Amino acid sequence: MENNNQHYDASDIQVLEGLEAVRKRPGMYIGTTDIKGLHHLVWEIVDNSIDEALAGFCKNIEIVINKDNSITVKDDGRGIPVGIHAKTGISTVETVYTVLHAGGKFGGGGYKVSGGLHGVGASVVNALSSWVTVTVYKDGKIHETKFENGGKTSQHLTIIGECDINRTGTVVTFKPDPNIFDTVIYDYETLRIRTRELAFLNKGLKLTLRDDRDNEDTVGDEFYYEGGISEYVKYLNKNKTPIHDEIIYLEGEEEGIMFEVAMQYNSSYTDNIYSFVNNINTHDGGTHEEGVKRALTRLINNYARKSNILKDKDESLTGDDVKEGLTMIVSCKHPNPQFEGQTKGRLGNSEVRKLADSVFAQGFDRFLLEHPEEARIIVDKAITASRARVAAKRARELTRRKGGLELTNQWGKLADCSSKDPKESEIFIVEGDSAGGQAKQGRDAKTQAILPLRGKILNVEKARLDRILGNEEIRSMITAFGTGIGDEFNIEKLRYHKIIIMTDADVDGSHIRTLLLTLFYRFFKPIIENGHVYVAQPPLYKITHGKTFKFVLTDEEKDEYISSLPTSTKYVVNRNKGLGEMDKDELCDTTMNIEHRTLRKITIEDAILADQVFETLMGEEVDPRREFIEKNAVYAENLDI
Ligand code: 1YM
Repeated sequence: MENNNQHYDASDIQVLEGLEAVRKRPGMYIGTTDIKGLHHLVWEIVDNSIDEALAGFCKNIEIVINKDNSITVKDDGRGIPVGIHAKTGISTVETVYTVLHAGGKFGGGGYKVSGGLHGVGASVVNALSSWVTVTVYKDGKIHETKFENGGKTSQHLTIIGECDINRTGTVVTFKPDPNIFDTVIYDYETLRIRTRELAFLNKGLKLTLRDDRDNEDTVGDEFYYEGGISEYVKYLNKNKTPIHDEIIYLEGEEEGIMFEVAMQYNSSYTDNIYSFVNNINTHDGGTHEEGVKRALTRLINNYARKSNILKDKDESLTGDDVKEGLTMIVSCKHPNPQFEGQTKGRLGNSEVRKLADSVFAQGFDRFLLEHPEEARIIVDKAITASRARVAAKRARELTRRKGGLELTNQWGKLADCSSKDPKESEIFIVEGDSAGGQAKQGRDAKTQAILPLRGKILNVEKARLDRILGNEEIRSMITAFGTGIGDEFNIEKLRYHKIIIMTDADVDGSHIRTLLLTLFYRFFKPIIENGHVYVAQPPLYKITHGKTFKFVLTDEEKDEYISSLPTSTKYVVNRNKGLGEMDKDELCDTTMNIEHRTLRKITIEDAILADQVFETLMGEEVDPRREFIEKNAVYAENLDI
């Protein structure tokens, strides 16, 4: 290669020092070096293509996982500028890929959006890659530059060929450095979900994703949504029953800040409200979400009063009432967003609250006036929610007075542990009285509490809080956990730091597990978010060999054990279907004993995804549920949510 960089001058050294800093403390730039950080690299590059799309120059973005787990991102924008950069004296492309840009701090402010700080993450990706190739199609020529070993230039920008004068764009291929990352194997599903989300959030932009690892002829996935976030709402509601046809969509712009919202009510009792700033999910909301919610509550109250649906002067609908059954996406594109909070998941810019309120108020007011029938349906839903809220409060006060929600001695189903220290205490929620009885006998009574569940618990997806509080099985759990529920929920009061679901390894068991997870997801979300919920893993097989036997958890362990037996041996393998097939000592040794057991921690990686699964399995629509079960029938016994 004639363009090899043979010697370094002062500015090269500075550049290398910058990239070296990224390699020394990658966490500062991409958060983590686990599988999450690995995927983060893709979005750093894709972001540059998206910025080019937001600037109005790019229509198509292609992402490919190559055979060697390198990633190619290709766009049809203008192509990164190829001229010499005044400050660095090298081409702009190389500058973008080697100079650590100010404001590139992970999670910090300074996120770029059209015309802002372009290319911030490109040098970070370069620093953390074994090699990178950048190809630019521009001015009828094909330009290429290459880097290796964490960003060292191996080929300066070179013209490698000619192309049609009308063809422009950028193609970047990078291979994450295995010395930096715990794993360098990409997960297609992870990339697919975010790619789809980016397509929803950027209407009119086509994104395609392909996996070439097994087979280069794969078709991949193509995401293109003309309707943008309106189609996102439609998608989120697809397994639900909308109560009005039209998806309400409103947008507005002021001083370079773009704001849009799409919404539709469904017949369920929970809300799905997701907000984004510059395509990043703001988990903890912020001013954009607040502005919309404030306006929504005000407008529905006004409408209900004016049209005499709400007559009592003292009665008014709360924010919770008007969001019951609401699916909503709020999206803001901001040149200078301020992210707040511990996880930087909240938008702080106060000017956005006003913009969101006024855009929403104007548009929604008009919608209500022009659609009296739908307006009536929406207001009625909020009023019903309001009455249920009052009824639930009354029911709660009543049960509290009766002692139903306080832990009392007369309430004998729970075999509590003697320790009062939540950190060492765990509660097993056990399917069935017989397994419950065995678990009670064999447990470590100091730290392990047992709560047997008699039958199936109520499907909370189909019930409001007042009915949920009327269900005995659920009440016993609330009482045992100690946290309270709804407005009163307080994680500080959790009495056990491990809540362990222990069910049979059959379809009923997995159904009960799903019901419990739905309950926790809907009403005790923080206990999942804080990592307190686990699923016990009873052994799958019992292998009897002469007078000895062994329990094993997986097929691999089974095979391994069998191959360890003398070849002439006769052995019997039994599939363990229920907890009841083991005696109390076996159950406790294999599944409960801290030394021998395996627990699977339940996490909510992606609330949207989890909700989809719950909805599909639990919602009112039968067809999607059947479809899901048919598709996943083979996995049904080991449903992993
Ligand atoms: C596959 C990755 O990086 N596309 C891309 C990047 C840029 C441009 C176009 C671009 C920006 C501008 C002008 C501008 C970038 N340019 C820069 C910088 N795809 C990918 N497509 N012309 C082209 O912002 O004015 C950084 S990124 F700094 F050189 F302008």
